Order: sequence, then structure tokens, then C-alpha cells
Amino acid sequence: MKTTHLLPGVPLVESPFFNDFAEEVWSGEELRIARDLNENGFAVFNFLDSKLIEAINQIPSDFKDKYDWDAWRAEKLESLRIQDAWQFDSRVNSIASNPQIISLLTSLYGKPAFPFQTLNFAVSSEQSGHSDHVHFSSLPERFMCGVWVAFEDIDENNGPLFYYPGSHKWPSYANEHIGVSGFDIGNAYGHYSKYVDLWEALANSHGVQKKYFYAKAGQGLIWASNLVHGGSKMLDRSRTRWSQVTHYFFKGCGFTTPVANDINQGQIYYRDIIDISNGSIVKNIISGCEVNESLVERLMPPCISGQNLPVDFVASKYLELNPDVLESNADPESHYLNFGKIEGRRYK
Ligand SMILES: O=C(O)CCC(=O)C(=O)O
Repeated sequence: MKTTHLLPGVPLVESPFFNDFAEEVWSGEELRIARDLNENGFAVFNFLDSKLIEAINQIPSDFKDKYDWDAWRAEKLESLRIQDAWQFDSRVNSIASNPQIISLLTSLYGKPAFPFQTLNFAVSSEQSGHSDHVHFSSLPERFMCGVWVAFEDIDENNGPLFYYPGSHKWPSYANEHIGVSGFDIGNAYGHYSKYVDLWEALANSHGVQKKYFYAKAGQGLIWASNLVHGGSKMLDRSRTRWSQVTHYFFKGCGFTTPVANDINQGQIYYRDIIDISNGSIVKNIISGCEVNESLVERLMPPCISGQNLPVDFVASKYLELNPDVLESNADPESHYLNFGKIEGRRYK
């Protein structure tokens, strides 16, 4: 019996029936990638893009003055990254919108893939182990993935990407599991560290060893939305670790930020999401039915929407300290509350 149609709300690569249909659906390199994603939650591949060599050779020199190296060297800044450089750099956009990657992801997940966010790193993010699921997720869940590509060779000294193989199979825990209600979210946004503790404890309890990706320039890695991964410390701070990550969603889903949701109390923050490849807004659609407009981009809780900004927060200073936010034309206050606060960005 064909089983592919039984769970349209589960990505094909994460289907419980994966082994029944994998060889019928994919072959060759696609089958190898599908198997790696299914078993380990990540797959390594050679990223072939006409603009990649150009990006590898030119982005470091073109972008280097956009980062605050002094603050980073003084350890006042956790990382050096530019969010959504696709808006002003065609090479970043071309890597994000690579047609082979979009078609590969579409085939692996069974819904049309589209890129919605880029991050260009000059050094490792030094982010602790995390699942992207809490930052941006789909409804139904798991229709999200990251595609990371190295712009230079990476070893243990310049902050390799790390991951816990198989962690994508753990439940995708959300606020209701860690005992956080809409009330807690509305009063403080300090619960993110509970997730970090949880992921670390899960890795210990499952006895899963952290693995490192010592990538060569031009190698890419796809990670599943719930794979616990992060960026290692830059042991040699005189070096760089140029890389780009693009996050993808899939059409025919809702797009949300679970860390701000209290689903059981009807608090779900659906987002307007832009398809980088053509600049259009992708509708929130669940099981073929469009999510009511009045639910999309509703106000976030006070701590996220602006009322609980730190008293000494000055928008112009935040933009000065975070040039990538300035470049992206994002609203500084909502950027800080939605991302900067969790990421530990400087505002003074
Ligand atoms: O490149 C890195 O250091 C990690 C990036 C990452 O974890 C992410 O974008 O979710």
C-alpha cells in the first residue's frame, strides 16, 4: 500500500513510513541525502552554485567593514552576523534562491520550499545548542530547515558548526512543555534559557555525543528543524569563519514563533513571511485552508511588542551597534524584542 498520502502534514523525510517509500521517491544522491536527514537530522553535500565561488572570494572583503570587530574582539558582542543581506546583495540572494536546492528540499519535504531568512557570519555564532523549532516553526510542525554553507575551510579553532545526530527525533518541545504560559511570556521574555538547559539535559540523558562539521569551503549542510545544533567557540579569535545560513519554510503551512506562543490559550503568533526568491508574501495555509487574516501579525505580548523595552533602550544606538539590523530596514524596537534580546545583542 502506498503510504505517502496518509500524513500530508509530516515532511516526507520525517515520515514514520519513510522506509516503505524512500526508494520509490528518490534515487542516487537525493536518496543518500534523504536517508541522512531521516536518520541523523542533517546531510552534508557539495553546494554547487554559479555565484558561490564569487561569494567565497568577494563577500569577506565586501562585508568585513559592516561588522563591529572591536566589540567582538573585546567580547562585548557574541557574534558577527548580518541578517537578511539578501535584500542588498545579489550573491547572498542567489545562494538562498538556488533552484537546485529549492527543488531538492521540495522533493525531500513534499511541499514547495522557499527561502525566508539569511544570516551571513564572519565568525561563529557561538550559539549554544538549540533547535530552530522554537524560533520559527510551521503548523503543522517540522516544515522548516536550515541550509548552511562554508565560505572558507573550518577546523576546531575557528568555531565549527556542531550538532547532536538524531536529536531531530526528540519531541519538538514548546512553551506548554516547559511550563511557560502566555502570562509568563507577557511579563518577561526570560524563559529561553529553560530551553537551552532542556536540550543539554536531553543530549546527556540520550548519551548523544556532540559532533562537529569541519567543513571545506563550498560544502553545505542541511539541518532538520528540530536538530539541536549551534556554533562552537572561536578558539583562535584572530581567524574568521565566513559562512551563510538560509532558513527555508514550505508553502501550504502556517508560520509561527513558538517561543512566543501559548497555543492552549489561543495565543499563536502567525507571521507574514517573505519568499526571498521573488519578494512575495506567502500566505499562512493549514490543511488547505487560509489562516484568517485577523490572526496574522497580531500584536506580540507586551515584552515583545515594545512596552517592556529596557528603560535605557535608544533605537538609534541599537541600529548603530547592530549594522545588520540597520541594513535590513527592520524596526529596531521589534527587532530587539523578537530577536536581539534572545541573541544578547548590545543596545547601549
Ligand atoms: O553558524 C553557526 O554558528 C550556527 C547558526 C545557527 O545555529 C542557526 O542559524 O540556527
